Amino acid sequence: MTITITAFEASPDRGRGLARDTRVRWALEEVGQPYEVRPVSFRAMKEPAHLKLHPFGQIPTYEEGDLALFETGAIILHIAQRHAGLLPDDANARARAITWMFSAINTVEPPILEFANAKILEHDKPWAQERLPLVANRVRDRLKPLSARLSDAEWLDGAFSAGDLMMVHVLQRLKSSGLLDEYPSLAAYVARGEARPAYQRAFDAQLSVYNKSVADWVSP
Ligand code: GTB
Repeated sequence: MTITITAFEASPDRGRGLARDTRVRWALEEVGQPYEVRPVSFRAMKEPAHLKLHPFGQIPTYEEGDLALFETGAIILHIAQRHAGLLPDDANARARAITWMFSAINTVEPPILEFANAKILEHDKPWAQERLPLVANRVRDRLKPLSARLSDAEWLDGAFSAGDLMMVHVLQRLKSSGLLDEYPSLAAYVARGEARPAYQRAFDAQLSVYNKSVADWVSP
């Protein structure tokens, strides 16, 4: 059955792979499932056809036959449970890998998003300069124990899993801030994730959507 995901028609990150379709593409590449992409504009995301797929009017969505999903946590868990390559066979190890997925999106990602919003959306507010260090410290409160747990291991719990995929993609959002480099083991962990051939294919595919949107814009 054909898998179709949605992605930004013109990602605001200019194809740096930070939009969340990249993590879904990466998961599909890891398990060797082909997929199609339907790029959507910001306006189309808020129209009824897309809202039927995603109640909050966001990307990515995932369609496979009569199944339609939103939320990258649910989408990647669905992919990982149906195809070999992202979750261990052993039941306990599998439960631990899923725990890391939840930990990435529930515990590590929220302060990172708060930090990104403080820098991008709130930088011109009178209180922004006072607030930013507080928000940065909330990110450090997550990075420090994560770095201690990872220590010099290659991945979070044995072999690479959906937990690592999610955690690496969440941490990538910090790359340009300098915060990640305060924790060399985490910076190296992200680099290891990015070096995976499946990640490279996912990255190149999302970049080509962005490059096409620029080309169409320059010469329609
Ligand atoms: N919890 C949802 C999930 O995990 O699927 C969150 C989905 C989400 O935030 N989608 C964003 C979206 O559709 C795109 S990925 N935003 C449009 C809207 O809400 O109207 C978030 C994102 C956007 C831009 C960058 N960037 O430019 O660096 C990075 C990440």
